[in-house]
Amino acid sequence: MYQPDIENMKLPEIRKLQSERFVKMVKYAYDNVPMYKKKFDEAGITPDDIQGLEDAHKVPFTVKDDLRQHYPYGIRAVPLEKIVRMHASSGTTGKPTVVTYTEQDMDTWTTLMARCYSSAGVVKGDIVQNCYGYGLFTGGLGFHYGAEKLGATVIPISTGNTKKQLMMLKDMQSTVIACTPSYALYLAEAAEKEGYNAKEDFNIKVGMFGAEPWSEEARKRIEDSLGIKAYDCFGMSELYGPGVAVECKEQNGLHIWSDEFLVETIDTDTGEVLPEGEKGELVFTMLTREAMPLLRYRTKDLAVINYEQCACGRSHPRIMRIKGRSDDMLIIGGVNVFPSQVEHVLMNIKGVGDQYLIIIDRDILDSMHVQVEVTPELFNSPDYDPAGFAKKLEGELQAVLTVRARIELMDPGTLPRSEGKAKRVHDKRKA
Ligand code: DLL
Repeated sequence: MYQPDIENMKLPEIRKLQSERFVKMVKYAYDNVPMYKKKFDEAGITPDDIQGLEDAHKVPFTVKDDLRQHYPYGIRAVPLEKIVRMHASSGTTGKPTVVTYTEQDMDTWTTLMARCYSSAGVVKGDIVQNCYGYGLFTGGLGFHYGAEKLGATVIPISTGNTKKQLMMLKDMQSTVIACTPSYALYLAEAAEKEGYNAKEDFNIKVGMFGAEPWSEEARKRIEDSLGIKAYDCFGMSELYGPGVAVECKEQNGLHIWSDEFLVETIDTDTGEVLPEGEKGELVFTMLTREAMPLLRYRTKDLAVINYEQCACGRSHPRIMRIKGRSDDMLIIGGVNVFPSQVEHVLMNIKGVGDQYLIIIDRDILDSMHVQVEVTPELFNSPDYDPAGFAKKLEGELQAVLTVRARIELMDPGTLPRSEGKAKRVHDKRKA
């Protein structure tokens, strides 16, 4: 599903296409979604004020709460009979947010997913073991239909049942695995425990990992333990699902499929559009979405966008890895801490296992405490000095975070493992 005519468009051509589509989409949303008419009226503008990308900043933002307020059938530009699919994201509080798709939307999404696979080197003939959850979550069906469209063979195993996953990896000789990066780490660990030699018994070449933040260090661990190439895939249910952006063979940033998505980076506090290359909140407009147009949707995901030409030949701008979400940020005694920083520090240290849990407590002052598993090698080594090792981790964390974190070393295999998105933070202040 490599589409060179689209994937190799140069930036000025991409911008031209985006500009045309953006103007059309603004009018479509205004004419067909009462919420947008209202937002435009309140902002004192009409679609005629939007003549190209240079006017994008005038268009009001859309936020997650707009979706919640339109429960159950969402922000919709078409009658219900045109909807062929719905998904929903599990809201942590109250009702889920529902997203809908027309036949054309399904076709766009599936094509984007096929493009993602192909960008990671997956071809017809590959066997894709799809361990993303099937159901309301977009991961399972997104990766499923994309693989079929490419002509690959899909094993729709969904999440969980790790022993069976391992058996299938061996017996079916799956060449591609699709799951969250935290589950990939767990699978590698479980394989060893169950007596498999991942590199010899399995035939996996490529991993399609996403749905949660992960670090370069986690990538190294996954690639080394499974003997594969691990590619980062980004998306969210509001933007079809997975398939918004993916890495290419360079593994140096995720190309945003810019024929379908316009991305901007804004200052989370002021909403100001930031100059190219500055880290900020990603704001997306879907350029051809039929059922559920979203204009300037604030994602809360924080990243830097790189607009330079990539060595792979593509000019579609790249997300230089999602650093976390603005609502993931922990404020500990006034200092901002992202869980991804903790992972980055810990996973660089030999002897630290793949699992950790950040616990925030409020005593008199906020305190941060990190449970960290040690590797079986360190745990069984005669030189293992838990007090000294904990002190070393505390020192390295403090040097980067500037706040003190108490380390509690855990025996291998004692922290909970995740089958989907990992839960790495337990903030008792929110209890
Ligand atoms: O997680 C869609 C998806 C499925 C993407 C499978 C990739 C693979 P949601 O459940 O709506 O959709 O969650 C979206 O997950 O706003 C990010 O905060 C986070 N996220 C998704 N992909 C990545 C990634 C799916 N590669 C939210 N790196 C997004 C970091 C990611 N965070």
